[in-house]
Amino acid sequence: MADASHVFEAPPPGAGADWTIAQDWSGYSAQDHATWLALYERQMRVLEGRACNAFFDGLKALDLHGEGIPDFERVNETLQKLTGWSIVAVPGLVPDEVFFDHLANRRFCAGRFIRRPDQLDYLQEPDVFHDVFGHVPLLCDPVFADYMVEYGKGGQRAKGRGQLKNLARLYWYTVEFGLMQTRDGIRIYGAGIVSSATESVFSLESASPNRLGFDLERVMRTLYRIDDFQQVYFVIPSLDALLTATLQDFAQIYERLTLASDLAIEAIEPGDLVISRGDQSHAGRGDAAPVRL
Ligand code: HBI
Ligand code: FE
Repeated sequence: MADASHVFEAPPPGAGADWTIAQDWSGYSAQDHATWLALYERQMRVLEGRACNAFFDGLKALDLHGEGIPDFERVNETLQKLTGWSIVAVPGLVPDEVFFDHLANRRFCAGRFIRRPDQLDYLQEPDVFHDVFGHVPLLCDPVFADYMVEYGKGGQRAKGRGQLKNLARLYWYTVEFGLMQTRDGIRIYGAGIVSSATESVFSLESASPNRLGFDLERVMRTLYRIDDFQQVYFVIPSLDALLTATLQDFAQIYERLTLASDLAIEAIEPGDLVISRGDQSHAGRGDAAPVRL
């Protein structure tokens, strides 16, 4: 998740030129591991019937439960065999070009710290639970794994054109807050949702947000907010469709985007496929359905 205010200017002491640091797994306290396990167990109760199969398949393949906070080295052995990806530890948000370079080379940047016990429900900076539980299971899926590589390569190009804000929206509405159409109904694949007990319920069941069919260019015009539940979710038909959409030449899209206006979060446009239209008079965090845990 991006929040520019936490971006360091240069690699902090102890970090390499690529901004990576050692995870220092033996440095976690018993409380840190207990926090991971509490979050893990809560999410497993919430996500049943809500997260997509690819997420559960990845979770099963990686075993992110037994040892508390997972040891990246152990996880990487499996992840590398499956899709060539690995997790690298970073001290916090890293600059965009560093982040993209890692993605393009199949390395996912993960925070190594874990939230405090009084922050179980909400924090803006990505911690190890969000980054590893939220993001890494999908990286076991070959199609999603390729999508993330394409995103990284695209990031490098978008930065060069000064159109990173458009591409960041694609990340936001897919990798972080994406929903997917499946035979069993709409399911979650976005990491910002699967790592949040309350938004997992809200994203699928609340009457307040709009749920719209995914359209690449439309998404890249849509503003987003980082401080509340989303008021619009974009629903992809499949992971294959998402990857295919990013394999086209973005040059023409960027040309059109320079002329197109940004779209408000709650906007519904003439070409939109409206899956459900939200009643936005109830917008906001207060609308969260109570989550019984
Ligand atoms: N750094 N650690 C970390 N995690 C991110 O998700 C991240 C980042 N730096 C930049 C960034 N994301 C953005 O460029 C993307 O969200 C678009
Ligand atoms: Fe994230």
